[in-house]
Amino acid sequence: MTTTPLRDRASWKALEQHHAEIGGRHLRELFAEDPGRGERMCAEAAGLYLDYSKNRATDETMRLLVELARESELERRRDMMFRGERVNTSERRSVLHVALRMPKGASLVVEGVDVVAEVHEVLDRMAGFAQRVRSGEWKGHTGKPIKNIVNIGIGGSDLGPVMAYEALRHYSRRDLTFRFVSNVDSTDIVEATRDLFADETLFVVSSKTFGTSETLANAHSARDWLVGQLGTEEAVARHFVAVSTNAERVAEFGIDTANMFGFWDWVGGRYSMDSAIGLSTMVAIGPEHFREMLAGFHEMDEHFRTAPLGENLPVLMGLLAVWYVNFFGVQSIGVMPYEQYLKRFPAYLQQLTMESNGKHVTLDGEVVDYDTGPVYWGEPGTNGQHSFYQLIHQGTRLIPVDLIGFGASLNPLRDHHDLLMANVFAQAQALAFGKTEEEVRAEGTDPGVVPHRVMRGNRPTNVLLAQRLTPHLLGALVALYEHSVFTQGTIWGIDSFDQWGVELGKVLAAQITPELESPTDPDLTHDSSTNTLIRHYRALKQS
Ligand code: G6Q
Repeated sequence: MTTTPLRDRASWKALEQHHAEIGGRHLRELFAEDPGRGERMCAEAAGLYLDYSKNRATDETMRLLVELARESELERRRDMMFRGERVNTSERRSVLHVALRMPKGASLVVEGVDVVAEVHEVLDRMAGFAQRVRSGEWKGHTGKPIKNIVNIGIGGSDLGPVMAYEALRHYSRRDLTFRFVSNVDSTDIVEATRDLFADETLFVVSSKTFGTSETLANAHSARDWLVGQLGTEEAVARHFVAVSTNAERVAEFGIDTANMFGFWDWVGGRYSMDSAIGLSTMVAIGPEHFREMLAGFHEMDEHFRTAPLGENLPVLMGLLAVWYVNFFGVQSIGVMPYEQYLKRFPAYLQQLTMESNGKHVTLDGEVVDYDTGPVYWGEPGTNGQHSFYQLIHQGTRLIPVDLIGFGASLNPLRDHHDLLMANVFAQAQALAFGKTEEEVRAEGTDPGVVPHRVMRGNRPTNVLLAQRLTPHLLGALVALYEHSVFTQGTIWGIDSFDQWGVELGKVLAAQITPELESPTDPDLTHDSSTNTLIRHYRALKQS
């Protein structure tokens, strides 16, 4: 890794200087001085067109940012990841989600094992199983075909599957019902199963470790529900399959490991939707569409691996995020898909971006002296325009926004799609250029109201356009953000692939659970707030 601390790098210092010069400039001026930037500041890959011209950046900014990427050894670290080196240093693991989508016949040997061959072995088994469920050949305990598939998992074992199912619903089997249970709140599983018949329901228990308490609690309750309806433990075998790396625990739970689909420790939870964790996705859309999705991921991987940095979509988006976070003090980035099927995409991205880059020490364990991962959030357009966009337009914070739109709807109706897309372009335009005081006055506005109607503009956007939402495109879109996250994490010198921050809460919850369950008053030794809250809860519980 690079030895020069981030803020001492020559390109960083040049960017500081450059920011002092152009940071205050308005997009109105940048466009007036350089009318060609809308045609020039764009890039395209794997079916995605990126317009980044409405960013508070010039060609010189982009040149310096690319220089920062070079000086931060982005290319070397990217190549290390693709070779299977252990770039997840704090967990001493390789990071090889890119191997999950390498084509059949390709080979990547890591520590003596051809991981691509292993990936395709699992994909073929998944395809065989998905076909059996889809064709009705896989029968439940009473001989009925499966009609309902319930994925039980949390975090990376839930957000990818649910997002992909919603995103690709158009391609899914409409005679099958898909549900996703993640929360340990019993309402989640109760509501997910209340209208289902157990003899036609299949549970896919998805857990890399098979040790996650929420998932195990839900899996046990699902088993109780099933056995309660079907009257025998023997029914479990035909109604439960597992996706995991831990065969021993799967067997302990009572799932036949012949019905287990594996993956590897080099697949991080939030990077696993295209591994066996995507089993529910494959049952929903079929193996062919699943393979198309993998091909989309792979096309973006190849673009990231080979395209020059200045034309590389994930690199450009990652660098622009760094530019705003570290030089403009930006705290959050919005991602607004103008596509109803992508309604869970922002939630998925929250985990991908924030669990990856929410770190405050470098790979060497030094506390950083600069900001790292921003908050990512969003909602589908146009809904957000009628709620929180006000703050983006006229609030006091700078929030760069990614707007995602498509050339065609999968459900065309009257002129809905043009109405939808007009809003994408209008929002980007309004955010960038706003409305000046003179313009507001010229409309004959009451002088007292003028300041309220002024839109200062200069709010940056990226606009991503694609032809239509296909499995291939979804794969490319997810890979785009994955590699943008990697680009940011590399500049910041952090480990984007561990998640130690989620551990402490889990440990404390395990300590507190017996104190809540104890029939007699427990001896509480926490801080006074936690002790009082526990006592209060115990009283509420009994009242
Ligand atoms: C993701 C995280 C985390 C993980 C869940 C579920 O990168 O590691 O969200 O996916 O905690 O873990 P299991 O799959 O092991 O149940």
